[in-house]
Amino acid sequence: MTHFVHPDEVRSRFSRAMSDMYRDEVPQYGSLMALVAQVNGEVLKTQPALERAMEQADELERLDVERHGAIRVGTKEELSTLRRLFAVMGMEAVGYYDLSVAGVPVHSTAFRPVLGSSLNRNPFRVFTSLLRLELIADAAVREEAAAILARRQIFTERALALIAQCEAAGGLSDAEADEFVREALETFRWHSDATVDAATYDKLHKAHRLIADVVCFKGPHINHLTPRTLDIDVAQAGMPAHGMDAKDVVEGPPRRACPILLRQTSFKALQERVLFPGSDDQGTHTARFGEIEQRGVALTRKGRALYDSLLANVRSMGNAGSASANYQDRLESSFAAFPDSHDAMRQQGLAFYRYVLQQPVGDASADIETLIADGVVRAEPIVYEDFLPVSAAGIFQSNLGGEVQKHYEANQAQQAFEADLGARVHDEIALYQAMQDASLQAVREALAQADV
Ligand code: OOG
Ligand code: NI
Repeated sequence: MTHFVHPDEVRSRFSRAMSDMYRDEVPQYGSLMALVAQVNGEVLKTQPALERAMEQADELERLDVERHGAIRVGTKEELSTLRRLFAVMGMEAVGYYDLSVAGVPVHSTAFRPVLGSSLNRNPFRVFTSLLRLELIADAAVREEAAAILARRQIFTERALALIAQCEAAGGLSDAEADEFVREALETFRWHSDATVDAATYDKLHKAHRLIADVVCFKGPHINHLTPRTLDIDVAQAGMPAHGMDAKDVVEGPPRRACPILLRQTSFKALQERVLFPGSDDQGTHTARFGEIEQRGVALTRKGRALYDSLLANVRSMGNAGSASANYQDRLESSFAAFPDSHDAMRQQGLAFYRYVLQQPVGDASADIETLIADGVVRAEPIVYEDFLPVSAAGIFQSNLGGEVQKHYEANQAQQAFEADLGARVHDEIALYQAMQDASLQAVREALAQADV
């Protein structure tokens, strides 16, 4: 009887290996991790209540290993094989993001664990975008890009064999898991050798920089890896001293007493040397950058609708660049309409909470707010584990240089995306709702038990 390694453990090993590889490739990522560790240490020291809350929610352990990455692929075969590769590590596709409205010809999902216990073990996520060649106007460019993509294989033979074996056997042994991590990592490595000549690169680059990034290389190099900070404003302010050229605006909601959703900022993409085959031609390519994020409570559909409308007051998807001078002030005044206490957000049904029994006796039939007021139950904010399309567009844009933006018609195509993926994507809000419901159910059952 072989013992399989738990998918959570495979994911932890992979996430660590990915982080080590990226630190070697992009030394500034190492500086960013050091900065974030320093800021997080300070925050926990000066805010003991936050430290206690994170400890109670079993969230402290994951903080040091928590990160997300992003990749972009070119074909449905690549996307569906990635789905199988991530499944080996217990990661499933959650959410659908249409970025075409922001001038980026891709649509995306995030591969991540979905169970609370797995998230607390290691919440590693990979934001994964599929190029939409159908949005490119020039038919010749479209065909050439498709032909180049059809010739490449982004997975090693051994990685494919281990994925198939894991599917057939139901898991991987310890040695196989290590081998899988090594082989899978190859797909995400940076290659400075382009697979096309300089003229082809230039042509695709002119059609859209993102097309060149996706099409002209051996594989979908990881383009950033993002640690989670407990205070993004302090971390952002510390970036220049650590040699990083930070983007000027933090994406997402403004600073608040009770953080919601996700705030993100990045440093600009590096200019990297590219070699073209069969010639001495050299070029440069900018794709890889650094990012930090601060996560807050997940919002209900009602909370999300309020968030979207307050953000839309300040800026529209069409100019996701958000470069205007008084942006932070306008953001803050717009969000004054979003309650900033956990009691208010919970009572108004704006955010999701995990209900935890504080003491074993209480009235099983009392409503939840009474139980909380009586100290029988405590409500812990459920962390937002996903992404935000407007923010993602801002991150993409800040790394596409100051060029004129292309505009595409709003063009949601979730069904086509799911057909290419070979699976439905989870509705992220339904996942948070299920977590909240399950915790409420457990509280009621425990109280009913104590009653008899
Ligand atoms: C992905 C950008 C989106 C985020 O954190 O919102 C993203 C990309 O540039 O490929 O990573
Ligand atoms: Ni990111």
